[in-house]
Amino acid sequence: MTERFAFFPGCISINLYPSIDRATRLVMAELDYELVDMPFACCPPPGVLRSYDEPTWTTLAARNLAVAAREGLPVLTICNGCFGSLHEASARISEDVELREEVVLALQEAGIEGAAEVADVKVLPILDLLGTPEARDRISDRVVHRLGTPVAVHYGCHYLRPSTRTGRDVEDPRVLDELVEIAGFKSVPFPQKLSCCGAGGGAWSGQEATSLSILERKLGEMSSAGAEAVVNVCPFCHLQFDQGQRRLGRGVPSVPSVHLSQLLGLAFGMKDKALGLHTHLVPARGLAKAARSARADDRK
Ligand code: 9S8
Ligand code: 9S8
Ligand code: COM
Repeated sequence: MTERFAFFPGCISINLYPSIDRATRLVMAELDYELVDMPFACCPPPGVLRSYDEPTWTTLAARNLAVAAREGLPVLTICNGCFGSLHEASARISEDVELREEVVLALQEAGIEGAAEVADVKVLPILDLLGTPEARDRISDRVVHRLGTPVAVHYGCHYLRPSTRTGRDVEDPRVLDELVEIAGFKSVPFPQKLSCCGAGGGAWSGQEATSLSILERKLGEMSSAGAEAVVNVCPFCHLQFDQGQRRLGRGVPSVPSVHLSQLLGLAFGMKDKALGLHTHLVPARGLAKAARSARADDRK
């Protein structure tokens, strides 16, 4: 039976990078996972709203969980920030009876259905779904082009940390590297692989100089390692890599950014334009070219 998920695209993919939203839908359909659209709102971001007002952050996140609870579906996120907020809020609500009562009451007063079930909703980031043995098999069955392009992988903070909550190996995570390799690309090592992209926690809009200096260092390392693109699982990291590169200006090594869905789409033989690679500020021309010539070879 096709597995179904309440799809949580997040604000950035919908409003700034529809390429990521579209690529995810194409790739998930190809892998036989059904994405159900639901009336979700902003998660809201864990490193921003939560720093100002934790009860409001929890309640707004719980409202999204209540929406998913109506269909009894697990929530699938494609952004680390969305995962961070929904997963953390769900865990807190489950653990803390008093908090749960407050949140449920606030939701019920606002007339939101599903409030009583918010503690039962499971939140799954795309990397955890695609990292399961079954999904890895499905991916490898559908790969038609092994392009071999060297890429840098970026996990992003909220996928990994806090490890007490996520339970992940934050010193040497492997899942994204492995998926990239299953899809026929090469993951190159670089020193700052596990550090922040520089955008999170409000730095993107509030601390531009710091944010860009972190980015510049990472881009330099990726480029020296021979990466032709950086693969992310977070549209906010993607925004930093893509728009941040433009903010940094000329003279910075060009390392185009792609979301994991887009990379998988190329390996599955989908057209680079259908995956929206040309719509990024720093278009992934090298990857698009390699994918096009693989498709042209198929037609010979
Ligand atoms: S929703 Fe509103 S701003 Fe965002 S994309 Fe990810 S974090 Fe959640
Ligand atoms: S944005 Fe996405 S997950 Fe975060 S906080 Fe640090 S890294 Fe980039
Ligand atoms: C980063 C989200 S994905 S936030 O800026 O830390 O809230």
